[in-house]
Formats: sequence, C-alpha cells, structure tokens
Amino acid sequence: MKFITYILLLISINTLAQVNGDWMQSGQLKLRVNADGQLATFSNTAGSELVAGSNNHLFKFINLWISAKDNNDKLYIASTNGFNNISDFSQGPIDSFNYFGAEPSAWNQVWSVSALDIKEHRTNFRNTNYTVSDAIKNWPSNGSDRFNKYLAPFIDYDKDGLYNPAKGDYPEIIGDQASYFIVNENYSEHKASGGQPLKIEVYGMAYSLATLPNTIFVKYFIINRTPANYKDIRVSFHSGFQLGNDKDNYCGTLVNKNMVFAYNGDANDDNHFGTNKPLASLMMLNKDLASTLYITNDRDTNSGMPSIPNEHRNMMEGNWKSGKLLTFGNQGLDNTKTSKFVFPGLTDPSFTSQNWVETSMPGERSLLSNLTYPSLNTKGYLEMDIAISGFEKSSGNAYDFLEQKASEIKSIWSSRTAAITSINAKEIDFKNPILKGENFYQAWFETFKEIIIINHLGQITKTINPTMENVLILNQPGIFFICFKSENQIITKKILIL
Ligand SMILES: [Ca+2]
Ligand SMILES: [Ca+2]
Ligand SMILES: [Ca+2]
Repeated sequence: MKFITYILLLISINTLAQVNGDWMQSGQLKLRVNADGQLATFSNTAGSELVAGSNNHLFKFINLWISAKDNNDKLYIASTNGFNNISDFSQGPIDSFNYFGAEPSAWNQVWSVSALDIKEHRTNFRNTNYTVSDAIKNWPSNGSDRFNKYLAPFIDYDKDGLYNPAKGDYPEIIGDQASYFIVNENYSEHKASGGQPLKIEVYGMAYSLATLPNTIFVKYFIINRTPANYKDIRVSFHSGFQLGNDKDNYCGTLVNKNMVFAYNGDANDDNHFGTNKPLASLMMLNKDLASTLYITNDRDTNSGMPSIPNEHRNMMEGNWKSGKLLTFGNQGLDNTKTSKFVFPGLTDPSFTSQNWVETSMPGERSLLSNLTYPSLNTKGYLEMDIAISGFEKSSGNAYDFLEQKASEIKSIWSSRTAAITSINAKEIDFKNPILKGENFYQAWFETFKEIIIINHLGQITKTINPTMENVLILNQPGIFFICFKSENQIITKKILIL
C-alpha cells in the first residue's frame, strides 16, 4: 500500500513539473515553444532541430530576462538559467488585484493556430453543420474573473468585446502558423536570478512566414499592470547554442544587423552536421542591440553564469558579472579599450576596420543580447520582435554569410504584407469594377486601421476608419487606388469605378 502511494506521489510530482508546449515548423527548422516561455528547449535538452527528425539541433535554449529599478533604485530581476533549467517564470497571467501569478497547472499550454484554420473558420462560421476547431475555440482571448479582460489578440467580428467564435470572432495571429504563450514571474521564488519580482505579465507569439523558411519570429509584449513605475529597464535574450556537436562552436555579433550567432568553430561538426557546417542566429528586429556578451557554462568569476541579482544586472548592462568592463579583442578581458559588443568581426562602429573574431579553442557557447529601455510605467508595455534562424551547408566566412541572410530576414519581416496570410491576399480580390454610388465596404475591411482612396494623380480622395464606418462610396468614375493600412503594412489595389 505504501509502495502504491509512493508511486502515485511520484506520478503526480512528475505531472506537476512537466511543462507542456508545442513544436513549430518553418521550412526544415523545428522549434519547441514551451508554456513557461522557454524556447528551443524540450525536457531539459535541445529542442531546435534542423532538419526535423535528424537529431541535429541548433539551440539548447533561448530565454528572456528582464531587469528594472524603481524610484528608490531598488533592483528587480527575472531570469532563466538555461544550463540548469531553473526559471523565475511560470505559465499563466497575473491576477488584477495582487499581481500574483496564476496556478501554473491551469495554464500549462501554448495555443497554436494556423492561418488556414482561421480562413476555414471565417468562411464557415455561419454554417449550422460547422464545428469550431479546438484551436480557435480555446484561444485565450478573454481572461475570466481575476485576470485581465484581454489576454490574447482577437478580431472581435461582432464588436461586443467578448470572444465568441460562433459569432465570427477569431484569433488575431501574425504569419501562417502561430503559437501563443502567457507567462509571469510572480508565482514562485526567483531561484534563477535570486531577485525580486517585477510582477509583470509577458505574452509571446511565435510565428512563421511561408516566404521565409528556417526562421521563426517571436513577438513579445511585457506588460506592467501594477501601480509601480519602473526605470532603467534591461531586456535580454540568453541563447545557448548546440549546433550539432556542442563542443566545437564559436560565436559572434553582427552589430550593424542587431544579430548574435554561433557557427561551427572547425571544419567538421563531429557526429552531427559533419561538413555541412551549421549556423544559428538570433536577430532583434524592432530595437538596436545595446550590448552583447558571452556567458560560459561554469563558475568563472567574469564570464560564468550569474546566480545573484547584481551579477545579472552587470551582464545585462554588457559588463562581466563581476562588474569588470568588457574590452575589445581576445576574450574581452585583457585590453584597455572598453567595448559593448563581443566578437563583432568588423561591424563594431567604435572600432572601424579592426577585426575581432574568436580564435581560441572552439567549445560550448552562449550569448546574451541586451536591449535598453528608459522606463516601463504603470499600465505600460514594451514590445519586442526577434527572429530565430538556422542554416547549414554554409560556405565561406560566417560573418559575410549572415550579413546577407540578416538583410533578407529584416526585409521580409518589414514588408510581410504579401506573406501575412493567404486570406488577405484572396479577400483583397474583391468585386471590381465597382459602380459609382455603390457601397463597396466589406466586413473584412475592419481588420485594417485605415483605408485610403487615391486618385490617378496620387491625390487622397477619401479616408475612412473601417472599424468605425461601414460605408465606402465613390461618386466619380475613374481609376483609383485603394490602400489598406494596418500596423505594419499597406496593401494597395487598383480599382475601377464605372
Ligand atoms: Ca465578439
Ligand atoms: Ca558544432
Ligand atoms: Ca569538430
């Protein structure tokens, strides 16, 4: 009997400890997204295969850290130790009264939806024999009782403020496939950083674009629902690299591209990628890097993994954990010229035409990418966009190879208009030509912020806010251009008015 109880206890402990999640795929890259916000890691091992099924991984982990000060200069820190798999973050939102984290077991999932799911839903939701898919039904749009009213973005088709897919509402995702997570850092003691909690809520949407294989994007929202005003904010991403065999890697920073990366430090990635040398990168898309630093998986007094709040803060400011400043050249420890970026090749603007790349023994590598924000006030939020990419069979110099790839990633992300979904592209093919005096407003126009009609001379003829108005009429015949404007895109179509 005792034995059975013991077994049951073990099972329940295991169930509690397990973090659920989902795998995302982009081209040949497979990446794990976990309910506690940890990326590229699965059950304490690497979770980022290229090619899917090959057991060749690119990253060991990608973790978000955040640090802030209040008006009395008191320090707050939340981090994750990817090497030891200890995290200050938990699954779920914070409550709106005490800002405590939700019970993680009740929020132990990510929500995955594809653009195809949404397209099907929008086409069929009125049909009586249509059943809403679980993915769309369970989208965590509205928080109940203690939580914030809105926890995930959705298109409120019937505009009643509530998420009800049966009424035509649907998740508002970016890209072709998306996995969404909600986490906080005020449920359990901060064992990774040893710091005080900020009591923030973090939403993340990982997504892929069919036009850019082997890259997964993540949009983060860091939300301060507390009455506190924070200043001197540091947001960092700690990337641990696997690259097949993790004992023969190098790493670097492309300062001009806001990218950190790792590459195989020798010609053969033993027992994994072989001579198809792998590369993995993490790029900041909407904010310039303030500094970068490497972190070693040991107790080194300068470069080792930080374990207390001040050590974290030092590294998030681009210094060694002891507070010693990073210097240019060699291992970043022995020069008199201080530096902000580690192994920048030729891309550090403070050291033009001076090349600094790794030349020591290849080995295990991890990098910290640091961003700086002046404040995170009460009811405010910070928004960051990153791109996670993997490559193999790279030829030539890793810096040159990635410089070109980085430009491609940034350009596709910036003009993701055409890639956003096939839905928009299809729906943009609306009735044309249109009769003068005819109202050609369509319900789906409301997914855009603004619609602008331009005549053939380039003059603005009409502007409407489609979320407020449902009439769009042109009273003169001719050729016009209709521009659909949203947060990050403008789609222009030619229309003919008869
Ligand atoms: Ca609704
Ligand atoms: Ca390797
Ligand atoms: Ca090797």
